[in-house]
Amino acid sequence: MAARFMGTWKLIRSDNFDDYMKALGVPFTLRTLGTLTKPTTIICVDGDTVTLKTQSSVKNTEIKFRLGEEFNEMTADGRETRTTVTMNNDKMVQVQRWDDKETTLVRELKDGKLILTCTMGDVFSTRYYEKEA
Ligand code: DKA
Repeated sequence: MAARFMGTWKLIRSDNFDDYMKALGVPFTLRTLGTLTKPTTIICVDGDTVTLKTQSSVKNTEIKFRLGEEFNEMTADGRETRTTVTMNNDKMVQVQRWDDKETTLVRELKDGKLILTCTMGDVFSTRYYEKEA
């Protein structure tokens, strides 16, 4: 299931991302850069092991994890989270927990695009990625 997400994905549209970053507590300067940058996400899947790289002018990040197993993540905005990624109804669901807070990043495939919905409390942002390779 997760193998369907494999590929190189380029951000083509982003809705409400500044509000989502505000809800996370990201400072103004980094939010400005975060709004402007169009990251590339590279997803590789080998059985239950997933590598997810995000490359942008703000920061490059890489996480490698087994589906369903909690791991430590350092996010682009510097949060140190305990993260779990699971597959749920063809969606890749990433839950990040830190300081008694929680955010969810759901990736799904629709019409050949990868749609990322980032939720923090009642604030959400939808980001659309197109396949490059
Ligand atoms: C993405 O991969 C967005 C992931 C959320 C990052 C939150 C903080 C970013 C601060 C620059 O498209």
